[in-house]
Amino acid sequence: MTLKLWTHCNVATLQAGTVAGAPAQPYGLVDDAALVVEGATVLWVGPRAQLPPQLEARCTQRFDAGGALITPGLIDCHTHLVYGGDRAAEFELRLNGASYEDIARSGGGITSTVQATRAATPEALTTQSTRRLKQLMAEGVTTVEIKSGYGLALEQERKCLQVARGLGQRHAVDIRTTFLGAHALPPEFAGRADDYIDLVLLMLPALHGEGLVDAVDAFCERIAFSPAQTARVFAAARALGLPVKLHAEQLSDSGGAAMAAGFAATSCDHLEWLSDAGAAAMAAAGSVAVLLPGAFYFLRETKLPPVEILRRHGVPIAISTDSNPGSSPCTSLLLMLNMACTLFRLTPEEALAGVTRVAAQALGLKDRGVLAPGMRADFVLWDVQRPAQLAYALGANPAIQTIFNGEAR
Ligand code: DI6
Ligand code: FE
Repeated sequence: MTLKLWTHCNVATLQAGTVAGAPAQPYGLVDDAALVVEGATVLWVGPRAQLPPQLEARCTQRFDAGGALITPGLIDCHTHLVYGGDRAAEFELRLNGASYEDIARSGGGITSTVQATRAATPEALTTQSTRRLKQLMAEGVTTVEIKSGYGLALEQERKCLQVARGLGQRHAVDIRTTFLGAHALPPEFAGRADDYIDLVLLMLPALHGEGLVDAVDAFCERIAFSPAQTARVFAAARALGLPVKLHAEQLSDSGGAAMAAGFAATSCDHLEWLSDAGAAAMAAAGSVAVLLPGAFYFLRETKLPPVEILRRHGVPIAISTDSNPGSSPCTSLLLMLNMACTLFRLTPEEALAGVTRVAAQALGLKDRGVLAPGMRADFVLWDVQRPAQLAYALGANPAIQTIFNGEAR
């Protein structure tokens, strides 16, 4: 197999310890590095001066990175990318005084996107979602998690998950799908939330049987589902061997994170209202905290996620766009990197780990998120010198080139 060699670059490997024998650095940074790729896999990364000559001799394709910084491909681990319509009108309502919860209770909010999504053909959904996906990809995103949850009926949830899978087949990006049937109560089930959960429990094995589900999520909130209702969905998911994750403690503390930790959740997401006990339960279960600064910003929340508590308990922190029409109409993971630092006070190193190494962990993926031998050859060449520049700039896109599965895309 041909070996490819990149030199004249600094590589932020995101490895935690030493890299090829060189002392540990923040970001797992290697200055004046060499990176060798075999097929779709990293074979070697480390200081250029340490590259074994016999390995270098086998590299038949050589690339001068022109002094670029190289990072792992970015991972957007929490999106609702596939939906119909938009919610600009609701944005206007909010600016005229209505709250997100008021709008949800009066049949707007998620329910209005459900109507638009149900009415859309798969082709129309694909067109609309492709635009958003390409915006993410332009910033070096190589893995995207996409949730269903705007169909809320079997054939509609299937349509959305199929569109999501189709995006992955048509573009050089890895798509992971999450079934979020318990996202909102569809209007036809008004006042009958437990009956709707019964339906979710029928949809889940059907969609899983069609290979459409990589994980299961729910929205546990006073405007959505209770911890007890969510627990029914999670028990069914775990019985099928599927990992679970939760929209938890976004608008209030309902104890969702601790409940999800009881099902060994791979992640709990949002978490503005997370309690100390919730964080302790997440730490014990090994759950990742996925923080979503776009939703915090766009809903003008004032309660910050308890970053200090998460750090104290050693809960790993990931960052994502939460790309969705209602609370975070955002297709820039780099902007989220900045907001994680400015709004949530993460360090740039924590933020970059949050869209690479820890984001992979939030998806239960062990083959990506760091550049090390044996990992996927998904990486980005950036026109910056130091990693902090990626979190520092607002609205810049310094991506020069993205390599996906060992190939330039
Ligand atoms: N929390 C959110 O922020 C999104 N979903 C969720 O459970 C919002 C979805 C929407 O408003 O359309
Ligand atoms: Fe979300």
